[in-house]
Amino acid sequence: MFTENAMLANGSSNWGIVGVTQRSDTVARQLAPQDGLFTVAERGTGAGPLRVVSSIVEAISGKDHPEAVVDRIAASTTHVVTLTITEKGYRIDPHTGSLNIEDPQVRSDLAGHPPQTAIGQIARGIQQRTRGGAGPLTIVSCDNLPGNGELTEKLVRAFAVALPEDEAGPLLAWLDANVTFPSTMVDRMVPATTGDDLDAVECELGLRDEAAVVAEPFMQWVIEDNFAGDRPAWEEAGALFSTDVAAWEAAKLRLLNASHSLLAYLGLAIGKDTISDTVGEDSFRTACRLMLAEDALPTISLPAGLDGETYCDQILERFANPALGHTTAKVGSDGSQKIGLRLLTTVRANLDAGREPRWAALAVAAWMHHVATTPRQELNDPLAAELQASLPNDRSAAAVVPALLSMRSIFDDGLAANTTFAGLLTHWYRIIETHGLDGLRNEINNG
Ligand code: CS2
Repeated sequence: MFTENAMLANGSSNWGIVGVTQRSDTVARQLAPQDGLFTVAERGTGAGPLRVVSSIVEAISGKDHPEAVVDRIAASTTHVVTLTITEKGYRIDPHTGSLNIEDPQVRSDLAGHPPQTAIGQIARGIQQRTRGGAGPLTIVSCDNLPGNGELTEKLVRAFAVALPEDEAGPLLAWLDANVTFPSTMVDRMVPATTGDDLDAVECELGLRDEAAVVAEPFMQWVIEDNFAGDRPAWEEAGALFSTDVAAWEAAKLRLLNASHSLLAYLGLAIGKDTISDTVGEDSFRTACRLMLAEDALPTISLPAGLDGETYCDQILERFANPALGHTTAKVGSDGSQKIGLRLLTTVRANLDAGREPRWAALAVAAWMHHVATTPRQELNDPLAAELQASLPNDRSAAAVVPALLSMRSIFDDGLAANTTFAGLLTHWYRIIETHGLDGLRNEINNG
């Protein structure tokens, strides 16, 4: 939308997007027969009319056509590669924070097979660029990760370093001279499209669009102005170019995403399907407010131009959007990849300052409860097997909390050994487990 809006704003038509799917080819299969056209249906107060977006000119299944992806990245007509692949798509080794070169797909990509991972595809595409004389390239991560540009650069470089020397050298030199990795922060809630959404869009549009997406009216993109070459005039579409993306990203992760996760796990604990229903429970809204005000806001520096209280009010209002149907299951998925960045950062900052992170600990305890009570096959998390294996047969707070705290891929030594944190987790876990909603209401309302 930003790319099309930028072209509409300045009357240009010289940009087009090649969309690439990763693990599932569904969206490529939906878009291809529609020439890449898709509808964005905004839902909720302030929703605009249906919009058919035409900025995607080609859709490729990366799993089935990795060479085509590499070719597109290498093409001299390509100036920018954006990535939205979720936390787990980066293949980060949780112990080192760098590329997991033991990951079987990363290994296969390094061995020279058609690359399956996003980092492998980017590295191989750039490698091909070095030979073809194509110009500079900018890689733009759009995922919810702090310093997503620096991180992506680190991973691409780690991939390059792990190649045989005669390949590594030229690739690293080309990266130095021709490639930049600006950080960005993207914010828009986009739930998974349901069959009912497609039917509703069909009624409104008069056409069946298999690739329609629903979204809240709000959208925001903050970008670091560090481009190696050409780019669409996204600022004309409302994107904010900033030198302070890190602060925007920290605010988003530790305020918005953190309270999204808190709500998701509280909702899942008491059988609520959607975020809007969950935030409709007064005590849960209160828990969010307390986490934001007492745990999160005091431990971050806000970017200039962002008022903390207004932002927090706004996100709670966005969560309450009843037309969005954002599910607790979707927001609660991949918890092992999310809680560290959204919640444990805040937990650590409070403990370091000698304060108790009561409300952030409630979110982590509710996640633990979700992990411990979700049937084996239903836990939607890349570390599901590892998490399940660490669980004791005894599912009481006293047994589950230390078992999950011992997972070094999630909790570092300091957090795992912190008795204040363990105490808070055990306290909240016990309340959820033995007293459910009534217990939570009592405890939250009593502050
Ligand atoms: C959500 C995010 O699924 C999740 O974990 O918290 O996808 C959230 O909707 C977006 O970051 C909003 O910009």
